[in-house]
Amino acid sequence: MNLTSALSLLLISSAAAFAPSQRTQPAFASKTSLFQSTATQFDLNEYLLAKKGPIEAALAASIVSTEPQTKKICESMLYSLMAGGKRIRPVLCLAACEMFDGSDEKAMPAAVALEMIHTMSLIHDDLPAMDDDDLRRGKPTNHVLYGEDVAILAGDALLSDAFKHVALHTKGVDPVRVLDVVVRLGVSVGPKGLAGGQVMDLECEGKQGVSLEDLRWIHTHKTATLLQVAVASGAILGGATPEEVAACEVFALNIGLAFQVADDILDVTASTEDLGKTAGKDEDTDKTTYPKLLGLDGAKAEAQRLVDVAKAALEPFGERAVALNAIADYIIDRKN
Ligand code: GRG
Repeated sequence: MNLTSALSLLLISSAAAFAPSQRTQPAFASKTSLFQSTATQFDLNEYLLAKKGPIEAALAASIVSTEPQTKKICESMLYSLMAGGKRIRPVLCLAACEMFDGSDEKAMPAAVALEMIHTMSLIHDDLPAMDDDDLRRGKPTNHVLYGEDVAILAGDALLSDAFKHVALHTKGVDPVRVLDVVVRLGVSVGPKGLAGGQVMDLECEGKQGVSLEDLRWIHTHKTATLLQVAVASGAILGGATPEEVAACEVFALNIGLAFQVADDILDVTASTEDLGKTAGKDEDTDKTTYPKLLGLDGAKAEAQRLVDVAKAALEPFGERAVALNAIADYIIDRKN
């Protein structure tokens, strides 16, 4: 297969990852949406499709087996990395960079690193020792195909490659800014990020009396922190000032929490087929969720409130924030 046909295939498959029926409609026009979103002239579906092609291509090129001994581990890493997914974190990174007039090229290595870290967290989350799931992104989970041992190592390798990738491939940016991004990525995976959030999540499973405050802590660290770094990294690489980065972080933390509230809602309202992962899992594992604490309508109202707070943080940027604001709406409007 030559490069042109490979890229065409990638574009077709990435287009298919967004609901095809939505591509011909104005963004957020679906009647079955969880939320009524404000109409906007900005066509988010077109924007997402335009970003997804280059993101898919950059992801596909990011892992190459150069010798027979690395064939299996690279195959396992690529299997999960290229298994689909909405690519929200890379898109947020590119959109934030663009808000400060930065090019996609500057932010693409960070965008790839974010998706590598996210994919690592999904592989590990699905392991028997964690959520023990056999379906992810509509496909068998990594350990089902490659075994638990290789799946753990594929996650570990994706994590370390993420840092190598952003440090090695970011071009045309002050190295101090690149280092800032590397540090933030590190924080987002550690005790004050994915790992810490996941541990608290596991500890609260099946436990009575988990409060809204506990839930916020879990979701801030398990989910919102990586979205925060996605937006902050894009802003930093695009040339934002520290104050501008701080405003972006307020936006991102709030959409990150909204993302998880929407995830909790979808777990009870969507089908396994639509989600590409097992629906109703929170109930089965006796997890405390936003719908459980606030009711379905209360959870929807909370998601909308968080998106409103997020958008308010970007008001100083006016029209330049149109893409990020539209992504914020999409995050609580999505079907999977
Ligand atoms: C191994 C250091 C280390 C950390 C990993 C397993 C783990 C610790 C954390 C779990 C984090 C996790 C899976 C959080 C859930 C976040 C979430 C809502 C994921 C779904 O994201 P989407 O909807 O998925 O963007 P797609 O498939 O579209 O990319």
